[in-house]
Amino acid sequence: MMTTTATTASPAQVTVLGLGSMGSAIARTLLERGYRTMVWNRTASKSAPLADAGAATAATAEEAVAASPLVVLCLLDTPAVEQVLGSIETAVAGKVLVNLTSGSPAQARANERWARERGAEYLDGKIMGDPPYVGTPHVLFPFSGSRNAFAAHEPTLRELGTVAYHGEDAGLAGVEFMAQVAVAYELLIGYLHALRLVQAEGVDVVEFAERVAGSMPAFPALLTSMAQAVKSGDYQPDLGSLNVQAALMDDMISHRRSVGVEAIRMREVKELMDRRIADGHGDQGFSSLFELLAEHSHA
Ligand code: FVH
Repeated sequence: MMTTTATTASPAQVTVLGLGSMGSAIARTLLERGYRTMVWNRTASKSAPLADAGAATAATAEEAVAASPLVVLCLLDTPAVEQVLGSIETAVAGKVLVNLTSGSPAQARANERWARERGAEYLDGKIMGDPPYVGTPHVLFPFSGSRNAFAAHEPTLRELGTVAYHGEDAGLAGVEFMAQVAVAYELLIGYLHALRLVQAEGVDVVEFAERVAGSMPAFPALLTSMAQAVKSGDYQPDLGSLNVQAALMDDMISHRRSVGVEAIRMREVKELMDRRIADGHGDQGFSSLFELLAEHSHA
């Protein structure tokens, strides 16, 4: 009888803990890319579609962790992570834990300590994108934490989207995530206010959106020049001097009032401009408001 020796390496094994919308998309992508995928979810029934697609399922998180060198957590929030970590304590030595759950930089640093004390390596990752786009370049994953773990598992992590490594301080991915998400929320709430204003004036909101999109190419250069002004403290009159902008702000506030759109954010900007002008900086630009944004600067 002839015996054959397998010459191809068996596919890498990955465990995914948490099969909500995002965890399921991650596990499915890994399966589709040929990884042997072990899954666990607190509510076991959510594993069924992945089991049908070829995933192995574990009855407990501990069993799932024991199966793979690389363990991805994608849970609702920090309390969920703490609960699951507590249940896998005895199985994590020698593993790489990649936590993709949203949370603060401080929490990521605490998780990193927790893992290190138990002989595991920890990578914190954040997800910027939606489940249907996992596996495409349109989802961004900032990572931070163990450099060795990132280097060893980067090809696997790249299956999920566009990845970037921010450094060994495990909190840095969270810093990036919190800041990028904040930019998006601040911009989008401003945009919704603008849509309300435009609609109140009888202008088509979709046509307006297309014109706004057309003005977006101007933003990258503006963002960079504002950051340079903040870094150097040299506040040129970007967007005009504050003296001129404050007058415009009055018009914007009264326009909003006249069409019944609330103006709380505009009033906040105006108040910052007034304070900066009162401090003798009316010749500086919009970027100089940065000086007033530390909590202690609110006298
Ligand atoms: N669009 C998105 O989905 C985004 C975009 C950007 C970032 N996120 C973050 O991804 C994390 C997971 O989000 P998700 O969309 O998968 O959330 P859910 O579908 O609600 O699934 C939550 C999973 O967490 C499990 N879970 C909750 N609490 C516990 C617990 N105490 N112990 C164990 N597991 C827990 C839950 O299990 P179950 O309810 O099915 O039993 C789900 O598996 C999140 O951080 C987003 O901010 C998503």
